[in-house]
Amino acid sequence: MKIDVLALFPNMFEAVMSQSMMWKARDRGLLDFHAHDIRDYAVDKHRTVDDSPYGGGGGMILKPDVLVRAIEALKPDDRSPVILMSPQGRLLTHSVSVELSQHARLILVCGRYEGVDERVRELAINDEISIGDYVLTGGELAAMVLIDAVLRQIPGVLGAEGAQNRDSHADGLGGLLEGPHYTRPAEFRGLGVPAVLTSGHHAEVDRWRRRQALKRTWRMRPDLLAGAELSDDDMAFLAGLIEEAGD
Ligand code: 4FD
Repeated sequence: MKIDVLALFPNMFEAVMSQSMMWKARDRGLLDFHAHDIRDYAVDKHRTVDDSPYGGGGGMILKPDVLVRAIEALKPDDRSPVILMSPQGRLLTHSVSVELSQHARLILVCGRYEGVDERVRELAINDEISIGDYVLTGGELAAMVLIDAVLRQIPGVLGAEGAQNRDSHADGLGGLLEGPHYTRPAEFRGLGVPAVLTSGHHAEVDRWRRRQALKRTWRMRPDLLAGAELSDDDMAFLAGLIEEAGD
């Protein structure tokens, strides 16, 4: 996958893009990543990228000429997503990250200030994504979150681990959250490890994990249960939890 990012602070990507998963993806030829400086496409002697909004009010707006020139310089074909990272976008979910991972190329546009001139959306953007309902100072951090979520869906990026299908929000648990995990030592600051995990009974371990996942999802994110794949056993266990809580 080829990913081009347009940003006012392209250096922000350096630390994240040299982290293990990204480095492996690039090393294995699965990722071709470039961060470009929007300011390189400014034309005046001060290299101005922003201006005050028509109609007044506070803040600054990214100039449409600079941003559209920057996007066009990347020569997007009409099949690949040109995504604006913004709090007004559709929410990034597991299924959006799977969808984006199918493309050969992504262009991510990171705004700053109060936003971008609306004509940039009309002329040069074909998708808009938010990483959550909160405002950031710039789109760069949002773009890095998206890149991480998308890359780990590409076969070969995670390598032998192949853990992506058991994660919370992936299909391995049918849309449930992961339950608790433990590693050595067997006792830590007076806290032990559930006996079933050291019992060697694999079927019992699987059943316990499934029930912990159901319990945690019900407690922390009951909204996810509506979209989860639940067996009759799962439904009976949840009914028991709800009954318990009722008393
Ligand atoms: N929730 C997000 C993305 C960007 C951002 C910006 C328009 C503001 C939050 C375009 C308005 C970019 C998010 C920069 N804040 N701030 O994904």
